[in-house]
Amino acid sequence: MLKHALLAFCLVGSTSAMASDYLDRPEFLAMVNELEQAGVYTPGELQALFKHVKRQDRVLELMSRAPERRKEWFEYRPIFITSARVNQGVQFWRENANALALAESKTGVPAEMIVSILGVETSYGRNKGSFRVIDALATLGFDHPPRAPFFSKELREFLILSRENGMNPSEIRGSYAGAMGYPQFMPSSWRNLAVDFDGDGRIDLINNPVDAIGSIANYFKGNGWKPGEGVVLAATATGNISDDSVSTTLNTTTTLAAIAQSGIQSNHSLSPKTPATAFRLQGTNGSEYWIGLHNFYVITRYNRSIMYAMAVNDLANLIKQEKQAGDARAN
Ligand SMILES: [Ca+2]
Repeated sequence: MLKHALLAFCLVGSTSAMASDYLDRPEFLAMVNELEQAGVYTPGELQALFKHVKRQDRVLELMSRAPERRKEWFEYRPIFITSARVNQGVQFWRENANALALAESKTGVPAEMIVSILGVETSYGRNKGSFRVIDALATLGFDHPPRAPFFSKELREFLILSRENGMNPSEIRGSYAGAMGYPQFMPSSWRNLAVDFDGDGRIDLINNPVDAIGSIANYFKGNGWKPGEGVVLAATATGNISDDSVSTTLNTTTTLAAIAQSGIQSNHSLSPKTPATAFRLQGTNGSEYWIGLHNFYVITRYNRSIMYAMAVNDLANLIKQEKQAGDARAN
């Protein structure tokens, strides 16, 4: 009996070790090959590294319930728009005023937009995520078939980034999706669009808010931010608006003229040909109509969600107002 129990224990033990171990997986072996061919890692280095990589069921659980997909706007907004987040945003702005002003002058991305992204993503660096990035990306890249191509590519990018940037890939922590540092950049975004904004010779988004500021501005610029243009227009609906007239996608596939024709009106002085998208949200007082412009679309390149972009824009405006009020009181 004892013997059987021990045997059962050993079997369970070895099964779970196998399940959490990627060393024999064909996907892992393909990656090892690729990174060896590219001259980035030797197979021995990757095997040593992945000996300690574990599948994280919590990551799979979190991936299957992102808040944007479940909540309505009246529930989503208060998660991100709080007086603490506004006040901390003003404080962050004051502490990093020079870097923010420089980023704005170089890219045309408003300081409040950069601050707001940092607020929504990590509460200005207070919550950068506690998952080992290598575990999170391996779990999603190897054990989450719907998004495996995306995350296995990000895993490769993460390994290359670690090597390029002299970081230990076993130590870096981030979100359950492998987003890192103050701005929660994915590895490919870090490699493509992050910048060394304080000029110390390395890009550090984990501990350096100045590099994070410059990198967010550069990310927005790289995704086509148009300086001086608006983000959204508040709108009102006349008559019954058919579901076809409101979008659930993020692209500005229609024009202000076509939107007005469908009964969604807004006060503005923009050209009727301006590319735009209309959408409906469930606010505290029922349906709200909004018109997203090109820069709204650019914000969604950070996170592909209408409510995310709305929250970022609202928080940016509130932080700016609060900062201006503070400046006025000080004078
Ligand atoms: Ca730097």
